[in-house]
Amino acid sequence: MTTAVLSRAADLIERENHYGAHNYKPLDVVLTRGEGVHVWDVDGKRYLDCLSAYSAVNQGHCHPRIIGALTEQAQRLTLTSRAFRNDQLPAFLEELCTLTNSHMALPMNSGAEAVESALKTVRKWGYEVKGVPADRAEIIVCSENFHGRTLAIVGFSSDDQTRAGFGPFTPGFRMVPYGDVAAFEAAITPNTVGFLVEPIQGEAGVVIPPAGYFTRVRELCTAHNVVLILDEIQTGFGRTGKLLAEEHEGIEADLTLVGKALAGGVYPVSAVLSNAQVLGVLKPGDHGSTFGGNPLACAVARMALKVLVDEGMVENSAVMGARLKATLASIRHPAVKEVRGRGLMLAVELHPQAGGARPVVEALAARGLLAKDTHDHTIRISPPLVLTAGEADWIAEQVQAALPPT
Ligand code: IF1
Repeated sequence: MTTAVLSRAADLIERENHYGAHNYKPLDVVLTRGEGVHVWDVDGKRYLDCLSAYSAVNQGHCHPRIIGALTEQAQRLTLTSRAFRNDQLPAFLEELCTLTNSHMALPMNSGAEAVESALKTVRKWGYEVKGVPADRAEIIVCSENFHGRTLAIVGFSSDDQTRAGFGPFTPGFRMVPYGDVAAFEAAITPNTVGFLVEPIQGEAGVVIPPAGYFTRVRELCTAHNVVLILDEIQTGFGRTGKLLAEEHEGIEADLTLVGKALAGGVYPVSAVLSNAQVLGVLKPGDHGSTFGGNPLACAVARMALKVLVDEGMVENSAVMGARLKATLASIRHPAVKEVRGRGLMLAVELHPQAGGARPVVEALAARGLLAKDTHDHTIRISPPLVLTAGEADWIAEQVQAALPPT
């Protein structure tokens, strides 16, 4: 019996490796079902998911109300294209803008598409509103950024593997160190149209900028008429213990990019949110997407936002995040260098001599906890926001137990 089920996982892995492009190196866990904070593999083993599909599944796996909205809408109308109107889009836009205090929103699908849409929009705004000479617009980005995988986006990555082999790249970007106000100020020119930045750098290993950084960035953007574009694709919708991470900084972006948890990980939905009418420069025909704003996406996203608010998930993220962070920080172990993060966007960084994060992540998987290593020595912990206190304490116990013996 055991061998039969084990070989099912092995068979699935082999077929994926045979027929699929090898652009990932996943843990060899083959998942088949999810509910709340838990997922199950094909052998019936249960795991607590501490990745949440990179913070897309904030509302928990297969939330019954979101799945209800999906199945109900799927039986009525799925796709119209934007050549015609549909009855879900207006409610989605209104609810999203009201919740996030935005003037207008542009619906897209993936996070990278939201980023690309914002880059196009600020360039056009630069030419039409700011008066930048044709084809001279500059956008400032940060080193160690992660904004997606399209050609324009990987072109301004500081990660060698992300760029290698994919050139030539789109011009018009300047890079400054993250968290460095003076470097940002020095990079601004009369042709600067936008500053694209993450409130907390996720892929870089959950990096929080120095206190006051974003206050100064906001002031400089206003003073120099530069559009502040916050990428909240990973930090948005409660991940950091606030609806949007910008609230920790007491600032408002001009353009906010959201995706992932916008539709609870059930359907790919992203959006560009505008607080300063920058989106107003887009005219019919300037931009679009076959699937962007489709009724199925809108129905799913509406319910994903509703359950996030109705069920107090943002507050729970703050409370459980503080509890889990404190418990993790109380672990006395020579391998642990630092515990950091906000809300349920947490990371445990190991000392370089501890043997790396991957063995710890593998030991955690064996103990029934799925997490992701990043930058060799850091373990990211970002469970769904429906986590209970008992589960938070259990996570910390597993991390402690999985650390390398000394
Ligand atoms: C992969 C990381 C997370 C993002 C921010 C835009 C996007 C992402 C801040 C693009 C996407 C993902 C994609 C995933 C790995 C991943 C990731 F490790 F690379 F950094 F989440 F932490 N802005 N992040 O984090 O959104 O187009 O993917 O919908 O495998 O590439 P997308």
